[in-house]
Amino acid sequence: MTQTELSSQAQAEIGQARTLDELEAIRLKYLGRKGEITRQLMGLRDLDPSERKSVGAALNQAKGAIGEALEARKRTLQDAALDAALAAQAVDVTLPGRAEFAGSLHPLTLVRERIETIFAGAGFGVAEGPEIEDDFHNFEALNFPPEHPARAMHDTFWMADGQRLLRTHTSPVQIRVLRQAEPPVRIIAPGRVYRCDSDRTHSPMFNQIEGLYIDREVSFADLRHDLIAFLSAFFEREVALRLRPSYFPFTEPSAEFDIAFEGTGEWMEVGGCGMVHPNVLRATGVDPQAWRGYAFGLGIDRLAMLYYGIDDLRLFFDNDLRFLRQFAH
Ligand code: 2NM
Repeated sequence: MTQTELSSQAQAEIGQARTLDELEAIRLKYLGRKGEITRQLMGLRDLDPSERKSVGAALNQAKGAIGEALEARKRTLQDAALDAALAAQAVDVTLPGRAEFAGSLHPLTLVRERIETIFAGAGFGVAEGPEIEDDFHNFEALNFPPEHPARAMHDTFWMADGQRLLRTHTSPVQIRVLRQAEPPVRIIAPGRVYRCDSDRTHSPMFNQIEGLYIDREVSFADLRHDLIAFLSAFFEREVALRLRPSYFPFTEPSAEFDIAFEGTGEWMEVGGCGMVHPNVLRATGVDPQAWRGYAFGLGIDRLAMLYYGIDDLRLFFDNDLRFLRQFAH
């Protein structure tokens, strides 16, 4: 094979090389220590001097041409490898971002804050107290005498010591406030309360808001007016209120109340209310001759179900994110 043929054969192989490894094998085959060109260069000394010069020149030319072809192919393969690596790592900056869910307030929290805001506008402060109470604050000061049958209406969770209990309403908060503050008093007391019953519509833990307004001149008409004003503000529409005579030990007279939305004719019970019993005022050091008051209690869970159109109370306590995320905004 002539040096020219050798050169073209090598260059054809170089053009076919797919990888740098293949290319290196070709370099060794021609230019390596045991390569064809190297071998022929070593053989020059055996040639006749008349041939040596021209053959040597042809070999050197072939060696140079093969070397250049190897370099050129190497650059091409390296460029292709770099392009492929860059393409593989490419970031499409035009893709929409992946949204992180930031968390949101629980619907019962949203409703409680809404109620607090409306009553704040009418001058009511927010009061809180312990969820573990004693007989005095939960019952006795609220005019439940010992052995009184009304105690049985509250299915109470008692602690093992028989002294402490989980509050069955937030009224003990009002007792604590009245024993400390001088009237007039305008507060609402939101919080968790506990009763030992559980079915489709009752949870052993639920959320209540109670309101208390003590002043020199407070009437049942004020109570009725304020409830209607609150409920209309809460539901952002005209709400009809129905008061039904009822009994609570801590109020006299007492009533339960229902609401109906315009045009539906369907009454839904939402709470109880009444004029604070003189015995409750006396038990907290307030003179019933000088002061009177109204009080009411509302179920937050109940209002939230009506507000959001939710038909199953348990959704509020399951903490299923698919439910909770619908209240994010
Ligand atoms: C209700 C219904 C009627 C109430 C009474 C008092 C207190 F402490 F002032 F006596 N707080 N809350 C009350 C009255 C609660 O819940 C259905």
